[in-house]
Amino acid sequence: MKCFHAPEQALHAPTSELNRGTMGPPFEAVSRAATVADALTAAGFGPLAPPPTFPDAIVARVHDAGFLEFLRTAHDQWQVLGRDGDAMPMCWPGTTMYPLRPGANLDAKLGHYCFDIMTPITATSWIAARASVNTALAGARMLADGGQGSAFALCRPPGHHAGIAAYGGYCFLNSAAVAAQYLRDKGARRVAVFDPDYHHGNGTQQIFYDRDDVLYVSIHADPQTDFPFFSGFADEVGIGAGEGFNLNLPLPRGTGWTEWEQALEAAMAALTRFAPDALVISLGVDTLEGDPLCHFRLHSDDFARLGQRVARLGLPTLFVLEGGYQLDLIGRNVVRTLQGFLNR
Ligand code: Q9C
Ligand code: ZN
Repeated sequence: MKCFHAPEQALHAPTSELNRGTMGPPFEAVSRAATVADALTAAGFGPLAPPPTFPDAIVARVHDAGFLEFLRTAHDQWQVLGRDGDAMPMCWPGTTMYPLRPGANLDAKLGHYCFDIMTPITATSWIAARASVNTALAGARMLADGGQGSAFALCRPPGHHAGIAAYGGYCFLNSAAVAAQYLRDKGARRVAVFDPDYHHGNGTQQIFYDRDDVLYVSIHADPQTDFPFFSGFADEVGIGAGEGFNLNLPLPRGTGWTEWEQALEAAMAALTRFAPDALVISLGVDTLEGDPLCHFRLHSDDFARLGQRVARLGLPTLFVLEGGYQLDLIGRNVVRTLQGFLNR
């Protein structure tokens, strides 16, 4: 399986993250990518190929133009204002207090586009986020060209929380969604996105919510207790033409393989019914027991079972890395997933 990664992705390296009221080292650490790359290489999946630079217009197929311009220039504006450190919002519109209006200056726009406090913009975050999208697109192009049936995109920063004009949850640009749209534009009539990350991919859901040509299926922690809290409920089924093309399978904290597998079977049934031409998997491995941010109880062997099960769909498949925060184990679980998929 061809694997892709861009060295520029390391340029998103915030110094700290506010977690439970305390500043500490970021969970979405730069070294996440290196540990996955090392494990892939050790398992014979290397060398990882650097992607070409795809045009910004491809990213604009799913993201708002003003939002992209903001992300590209936010840290420059931050510095022009004489500020140190990373660009962060300090005031949000909320959704219940005021009518929504676009902001006029940087602080207003930070609050407008960003939905949390864990996603700082550094001077080079844009370069890293764009490179992460290139990595996913290189894999998508390989599927579209029909050369190979599967690819792995070592994306980071992750993407599935980024919406049409919103960023957060460590995500700036939605690499999986851009890749899915690219596959559509290259001739796939239907594309499915399957998202087994511990968190609901609120961004991916939003991007395709009113469409019947891209199915979104997600297994995740119940948003009543877990990030992103306001999206990912089972009654969110899509709207308009998209009604019936969004499937959320929330599970309680503490869920282990037996119950997780039942949700997996429901997800696979929906994917089979949809009969897509291509599949994008938002592969988060933060479902592992002991993950510092998450509360499911999957074990390493379960990732091989996940890989095996999605392989049975028999579809051209692009894996895109999302979450996973046990630094010493992310690589192993990514490798297990791909080995399961390839039945090795
Ligand atoms: N201060 C992904 O897995 N929330 N994003 C924990 C940290 C983490 C996770 C609080 C939620 C974001 C791609
Ligand atoms: Zn996650």
